[in-house]
Amino acid sequence: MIPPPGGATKEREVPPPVPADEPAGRGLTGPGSDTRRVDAAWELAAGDSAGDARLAREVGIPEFLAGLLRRRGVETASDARRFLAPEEGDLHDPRLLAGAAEAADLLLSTARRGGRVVVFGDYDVDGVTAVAQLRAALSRAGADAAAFIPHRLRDGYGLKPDTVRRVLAELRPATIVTVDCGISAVEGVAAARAAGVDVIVTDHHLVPAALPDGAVVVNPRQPGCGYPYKELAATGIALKIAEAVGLASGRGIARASLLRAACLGTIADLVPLDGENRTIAALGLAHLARSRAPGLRALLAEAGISAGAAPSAEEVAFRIAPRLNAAGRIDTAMLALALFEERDAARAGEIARELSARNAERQALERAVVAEARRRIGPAPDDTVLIEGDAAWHRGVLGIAASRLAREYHRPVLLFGFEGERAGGSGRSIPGVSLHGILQELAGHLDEFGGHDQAVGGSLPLARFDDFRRAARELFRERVPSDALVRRPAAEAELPLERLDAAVVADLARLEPHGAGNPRPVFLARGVRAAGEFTPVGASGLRGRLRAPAADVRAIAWQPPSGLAGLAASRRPFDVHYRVAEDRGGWGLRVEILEARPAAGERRVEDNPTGAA
Ligand SMILES: [Mn+2]
Repeated sequence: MIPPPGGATKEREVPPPVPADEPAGRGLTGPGSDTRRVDAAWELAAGDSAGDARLAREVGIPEFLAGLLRRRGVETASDARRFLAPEEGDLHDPRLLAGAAEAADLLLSTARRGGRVVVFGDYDVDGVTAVAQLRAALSRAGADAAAFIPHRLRDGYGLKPDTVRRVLAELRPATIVTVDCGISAVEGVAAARAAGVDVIVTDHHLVPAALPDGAVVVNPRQPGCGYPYKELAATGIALKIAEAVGLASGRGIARASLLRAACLGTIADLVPLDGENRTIAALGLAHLARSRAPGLRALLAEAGISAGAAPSAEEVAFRIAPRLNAAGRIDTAMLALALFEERDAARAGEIARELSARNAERQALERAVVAEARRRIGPAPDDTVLIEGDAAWHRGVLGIAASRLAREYHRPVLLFGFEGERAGGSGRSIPGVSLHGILQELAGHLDEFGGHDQAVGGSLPLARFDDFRRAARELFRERVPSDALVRRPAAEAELPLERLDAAVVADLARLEPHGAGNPRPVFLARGVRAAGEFTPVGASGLRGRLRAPAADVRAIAWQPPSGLAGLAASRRPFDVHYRVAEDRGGWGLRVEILEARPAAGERRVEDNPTGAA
């Protein structure tokens, strides 16, 4: 048995005891008070079984798998091959990325002149892994390459003029190359250029109308860039620049090593895991099993991944990325970078343990922010956007707390920390609501503002906070259609429990790695029954067994739908939405219940307000 990791991770529960050992009637109270949900949509979207059959025949896979692929945008046999069996040949040529060759030439000419290159990054996993790759590639090519990652609390995000002046004074660069920032840094770039320093901006954030002047810009989203895939994370772009440097210098570093770093940043940054991102994630995860780098080995061990095993994308998202991110949330992300660069196993182990300690500290700070924000917002808010701020809130956890609250309340959330005269904050949105797009209309209120569709950061004078909040509430009420605030979880397909044999489970595993853009599929099973009682697990979960004709499977519900406990106790048939859970603990097949309702023939009219049959 692997020792439990430092952080609380929901996957690490103990194997379920025999139900009869549990005292009766405990914990049958349904969801915790922090769980808000609306009715699930029980009607399945009409499929196209002829299309599924055609793809299944062409690729030689079962029809249900073809249907799942087609719902993920895979239509042709060659797309299906790329999706099911990603290989290195699927990676695009780095020279297709506009500016990449020019950037590589500039970096190498700086190196030849004996000038120093500063890789200027960001404090999250995407930024740190991008710095690690580029610095390694530049060092291999013979450059004097230094790393600089802004301090989240002291410097703030990105290439600000003050931060640039600090870098110029402390590191004396000839060339600055940014990763994961810089695309809106008109003034920061100007400050560097005024000091005679060359600047390369590599970024994946949305491209503003005015690009920084006098910089080589690499961003697949910029107009005129013909790169075939637009959704790379910063770490994916860094992989491309690192390869371009290797091609131009004739001294590249192993692609496996680049992919290990890039897969972590790609999964952590929540970019869609489709196209080239899926290739990077799938290949990188496989290479992680064979890493010899002491830092990566120590980090994986600290996260509870067995030696020699490839972590899943979910393990990266829930156990590995939070540890790397914790460094920059609590203090400096240079600690996370040091882990990638450490060559001594004992020291790497110390850094990994320190990251776990910071992650535990992060969790405590986050819980405090979430609890206070929840208390102020109340159980059923009227506002379309939730905006709160506090002087006691730690800036480093606002984004992660906002993301938790956005999921919970199913509406966009902005949280601010007040410091002196300023309010600095982070926002997270829900699918279908472009937080970035709507807030852009309020750019006049904000001094700093940037991000993605779903995630933004910004700041404003504290004196204007109330005005901003009033204006934002009004604008969001106009812009966000009310049905966007209704959560209607839906299943992709019907899959009776008795179909869950080893072959089907193996087919489903071919859809991994799961993540943004490729969620673990949700299935509908009708007329299941509980075998015995459901008993509490974890903070508010329930577990038990589900029985259907010719099936008996272990089931767990981390956030039990209301009524599950009652349905289980009733011994009457019910329908469930479920996922096939990852089998990481060696417990075999388990399903995760997401929704439940009485089966057809068991429902009264009021049980079925959607009118679904
Ligand atoms: Mn990023």
